[in-house]
This record gives sequence, C-alpha cells and structure tokens, in this order.
Amino acid sequence: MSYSHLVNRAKKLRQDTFKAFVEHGEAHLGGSFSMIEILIALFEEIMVNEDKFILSKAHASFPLCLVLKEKGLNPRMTTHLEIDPDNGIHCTTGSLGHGLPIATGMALARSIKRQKGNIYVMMSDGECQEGTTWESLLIGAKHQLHNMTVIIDYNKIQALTTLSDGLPLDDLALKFRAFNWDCDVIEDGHSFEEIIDVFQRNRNGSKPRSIIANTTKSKGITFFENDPRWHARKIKGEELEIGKKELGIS
Ligand SMILES: Cc1ncc(C[n+]2csc(CCOP(=O)(O)OP(=O)(O)O)c2C)c(N)n1
Ligand SMILES: [Mg+2]
Repeated sequence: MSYSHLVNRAKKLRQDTFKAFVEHGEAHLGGSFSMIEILIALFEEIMVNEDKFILSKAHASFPLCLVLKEKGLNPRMTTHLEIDPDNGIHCTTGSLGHGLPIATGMALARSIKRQKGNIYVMMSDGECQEGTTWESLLIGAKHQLHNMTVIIDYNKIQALTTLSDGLPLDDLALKFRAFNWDCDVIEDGHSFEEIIDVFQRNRNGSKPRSIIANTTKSKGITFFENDPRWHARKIKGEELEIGKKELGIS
C-alpha cells in the first residue's frame, strides 16, 4: 500500500509548524518534528470517533493544534495545553509526567462504565525518567486496561542533553514488558509503512499496550537533527533560511 498522501501531509505539517513557530516567536522544534509521522498516522489511519488522544509531551503542542485545526476544531495555539474538550484537548498537560496518569484514570473510568473507545497517550522518553510513569504502568497492568495505548517518542534526547548523558533508559521495551504491558517497537518512527503495520498488529487483548517508536529529534531539517540545542531554541537569522530551504518553504 502506498502512503504517499501521508508523506505529503507530513511535509506540509512540518512546513506549517515551522511557520507557526516563526509567527509566534517560539519553537519547541525538536520534539514537535520527531512525532509528526506518528501524529498523522494516528489521526488519519488509526483512531476512530470514540477514541481520545492525549499529548503528554505538550511542549510539542503546535503540530497537534494544527492537525486539530485541519479537522475544523479551534484549539488555542500555545506551548503546553489547557483543557478544552470541545476542541480536542482532553486535559491540561505540559508539566511532564502527568499525561499518562490522567490517561490511565480515563481508561479505568471507561472500563468500569463499559464505554467504548481507546485512550491514546503520546509521551516523551524524558517522561520515562519520572516516577509517575511507572506508578501508572502498575495501575494499568493491575486493571488490565486494554483500552489504552501509550506511545513513546524515543528520540533519545531530553531538554539539554542526550538521555544517555542524563538518565539512560536502556532497554525500555524490556521494562514495559516487565510491568506486564504489551510492547511493540517501531524501528523507524518516520516510516508510515512501519508505524501503521505495528498499530494494526493483532494482539493479546488483556494487557494495556505500549509502542516505543525510535525517532529522530528535529527530523526533517538535517542541520538541526539530533542536536539537543534545537529542543527549544528560537529560530532566527541564517538558521531560519536553512530551515525554510530544507522544508521547501518559499
Ligand atoms: C515536570 C517538568 N519538568 C521540567 C519541564 C521542562 N521541560 C520541558 S520539555 C523538557 C524535556 C524534553 O525532553 P523530552 O521529555 O524527552 O521531550 P522530547 O524529546 O520529546 O521533546 C523539560 C525538562 C517540564 N515541562 N515539566
Ligand atoms: Mg526526548
């Protein structure tokens, strides 16, 4: 199956996100660009109406807000997100480590009420350094919350440094499995073929699900890729031109 339409969507979303950064004078570029393909795959191919998406790593809010705007919603374009369910923002996030606990509560509530729909939560690898993550995994496993999926944007970089220099996660899949979660690994989190294949895989329905997506921070602008400085650096001068050229912005 060809996913060229999704590849084009990803190209446009990177361009629009870059333009929005310049317009708003703010740029959490690295972690926004590392999750673009997963975000598009979820919204275009995977999620259905009753599902909810929570962006725990809400410093990367701009591409999500742009996707929601394309769907006719009107979320406020801010870094970090304030609850606004009518516009697709189901909880306040941005203080890292809280999206998963909230999503776990939502999934548990749905499970108790026998409501349909999955809860998808996108987390950063940096958030896996926080205790709330592991507490939530214990709760998800205890209640067999098969109606939730956690996606980890495993770009190996946090705010100022690499994870290996900060606090390494090592074999993250092993850790999720040890907490009694299903865990699939996407080797290339920028390949629509692989992302969609992994999401559509048949699975044992009794465990909550995690998907670890290996990604590249700042994916799409080679000059910025894998450089921790582009976590939240303002884009200006020559770097603005480099970015525009690589993204094909005239
Ligand atoms: C509780 C908390 N501590 C610190 C911050 C400041 N902060 C914003 S992003 C970030 C880390 C970014 O790295 P990562 O979490 O891996 O996100 P990604 O690489 O996906 O951008 C930090 C420390 C925060 N938002 N919340
Ligand atoms: Mg990271």
